[in-house]
Amino acid sequence: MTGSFTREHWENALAVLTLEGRCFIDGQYRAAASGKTFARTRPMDGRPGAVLARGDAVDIDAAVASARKAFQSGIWRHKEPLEKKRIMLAWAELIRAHAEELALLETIDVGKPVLASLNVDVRLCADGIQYYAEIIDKLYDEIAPTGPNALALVRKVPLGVIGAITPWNYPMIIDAWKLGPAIAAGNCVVLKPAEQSSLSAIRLASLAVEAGLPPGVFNVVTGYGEEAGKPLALHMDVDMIAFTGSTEVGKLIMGYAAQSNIKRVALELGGKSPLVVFADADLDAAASAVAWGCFYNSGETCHASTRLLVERSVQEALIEKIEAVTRNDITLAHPFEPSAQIGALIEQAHMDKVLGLIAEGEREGARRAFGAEQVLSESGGYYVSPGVFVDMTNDMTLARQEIFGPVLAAIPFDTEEEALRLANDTIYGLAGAVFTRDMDRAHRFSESLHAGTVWINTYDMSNFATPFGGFKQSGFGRDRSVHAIDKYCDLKTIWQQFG
Ligand code: TXE
Repeated sequence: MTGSFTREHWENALAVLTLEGRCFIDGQYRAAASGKTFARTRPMDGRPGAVLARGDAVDIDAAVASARKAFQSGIWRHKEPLEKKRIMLAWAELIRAHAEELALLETIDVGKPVLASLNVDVRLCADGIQYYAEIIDKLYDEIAPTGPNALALVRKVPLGVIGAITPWNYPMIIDAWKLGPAIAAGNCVVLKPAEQSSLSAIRLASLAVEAGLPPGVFNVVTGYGEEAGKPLALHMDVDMIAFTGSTEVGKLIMGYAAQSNIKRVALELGGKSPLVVFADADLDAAASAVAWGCFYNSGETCHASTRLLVERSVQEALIEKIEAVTRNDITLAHPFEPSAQIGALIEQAHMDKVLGLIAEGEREGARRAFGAEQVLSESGGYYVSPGVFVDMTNDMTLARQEIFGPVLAAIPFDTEEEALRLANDTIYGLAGAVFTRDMDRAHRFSESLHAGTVWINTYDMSNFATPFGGFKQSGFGRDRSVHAIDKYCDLKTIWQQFG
């Protein structure tokens, strides 16, 4: 969709948009019990954004109590599967019906191009809710093999109250990855969105109630990580935390679970994903995959292809092609411009961090091929151009740290063994890719790469049928696919003896 979506169209829509910043608890908007709020700055122009409820432990208690009450009452989990499915499908349709509004909310918060919000984020959010709605009346339990005088049922039962803590890079998509399977499985949820990007979550919750989801099944508490996220993760009446965010906070979440009630934990954390290009590869396809894989969403993507491992003989040719794709196709512009392919970074502090890492990389001797500079926009805001550093070694800062900005580290290699060693030489294991025309090598390499997803001759292809998540310090537990349902369920054995 681009059609009539001019910059003016979005400016006009923004002028009449209500930014609802209260929590959503027990089916209603609620200010924080303390009455406190906090204000956001819009990444696209540095102007004032939404004012949000500054939720804390008291609001978390209220939301968890509401979720627990809804769970215990059976108002959701004991509904006929077909009825639950209808409600979730209606929710997906309402998301689609409010696509423009949701896209605008997402862009105001995150600074990504509004057409990306519309055509990717909102669409995938609705598709995700629909995918799990459609599973609801197709889930079967099991009967275990026993002797003739017994019946052993193996039931899949919902866990109860799920705490979801989500980040700011793809708020609606990641919310749907948690909400879809958790709610489809019969649980009730308290979502703590990132403090940078809460608007779409609040609207998703009100649309859920409009679709018929009973009050209390899906609650949102806005606020900071330490003030609202921590009490949620420490809560004695929360059965599981589903978290996406930094590895650093993921470690804290595991600690909170251990300190409180041994709640279950699922973690989707950072990455430093390798994209390996052998000399026999289709270099045009590889260049396009590298550029889009690393620079889409301004590099604020956990599985971004931030480490390019390239066979030395083709490094120069490949970098030239990557530069051409970046300059010709990946337009950096104000997020309301129809031409924008990438927009602003999330906030000033994050831009400073990205620029700081670039400066550190240069001090260590990283050689800039192009880009990776702050771009001063006429509108203000936090913009950094996509850029590449070449002739790097894998021990340099830019090759090791998750930058979460549009910065690619290119590292040359000479043999397949060296490429594999470098690819796996990271604390992360979220994703990776290999480009070669030799299919034996492609599969040998894919098997040996320690990553939750490996692409061959492509990057970032996925659908809801494929699980997503990491190995090593990229976390554990999978979002997407039917397997995600298992995460939000426990197995219960019911043994009946006859005669
Ligand atoms: O993440 P945080 P930040 C990486 C990326 C980025 C860096 C920092 O490298 O530059 O992390 O981003 C909540 N108890 N990723 O600081 O802090 C917080 O409020 C409970 C990769 O934004 O991990 C938010 O809702 N919750 C990642 C969520 O955790 C706490 C996406 C994520 O915030 C908390 C985002 C606490 N003590 C960042 N502290 C990915 N995997 O895609 C914070 N939070």
